[in-house]
Amino acid sequence: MACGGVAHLCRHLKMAGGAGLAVRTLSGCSWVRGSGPAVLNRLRDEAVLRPGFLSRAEEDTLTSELEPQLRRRRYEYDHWDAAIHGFRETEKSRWSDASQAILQRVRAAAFGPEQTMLSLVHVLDLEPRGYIKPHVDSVKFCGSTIAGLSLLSPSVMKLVHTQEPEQWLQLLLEPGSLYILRGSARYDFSHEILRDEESFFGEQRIPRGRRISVICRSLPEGVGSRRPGEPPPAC
Ligand SMILES: O=C(O)CCC(=O)C(=O)O
Repeated sequence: MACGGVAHLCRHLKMAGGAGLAVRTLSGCSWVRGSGPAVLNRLRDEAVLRPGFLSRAEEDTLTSELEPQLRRRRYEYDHWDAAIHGFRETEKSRWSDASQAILQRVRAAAFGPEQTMLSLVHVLDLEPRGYIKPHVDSVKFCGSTIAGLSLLSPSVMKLVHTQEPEQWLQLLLEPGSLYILRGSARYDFSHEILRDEESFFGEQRIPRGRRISVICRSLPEGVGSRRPGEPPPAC
């Protein structure tokens, strides 16, 4: 894991003390914290974070391609299952060549050769006060892997074991990072994006601005594509 394009943020972060363990990198930055070594070990290959996955130019490519489409929509405050607040969203299947090349890199990094990625990519735009409550993605709409790119604002994703809530993980999602949730991290842990007032990575305050995420999912097992009119797979 290299600091790379995210060095700007790392420089401003004095990394967390307090409860929990952090995975450190050579640069001294850490992006993953857990309730203890057991959960960090358990989810080592199942909750994966790649800070600096996108170059600054790639972040700009995606953002400028998405902006016109997002700007036409209003922020909403009552998601169909109340899991998301302060958001607008779209699904996209047609991308510029430059963005397709980025999504191809996501596919290669996150999905196995035997997995099919849903052709509709989910784009979620959270306003600064927007947040996502803890949830486990429905197996009706999503297979075993979720991979998300974060743009614009840093945020904190928290994973909590659904049966043993004392087991948790925090991921610091910087702009340009890629997270991958698969297997146990996807099925046995809920995930959420913390609201601004609660946006701390350990003791480090991570102020929330507007955040766009580009989320790729694998096809639900044993299921064809979603029918037109069915709700989007998020949450
Ligand atoms: O915005 C994100 O990266 C998280 C989206 C999410 O919670 C989901 O796709 O289930």
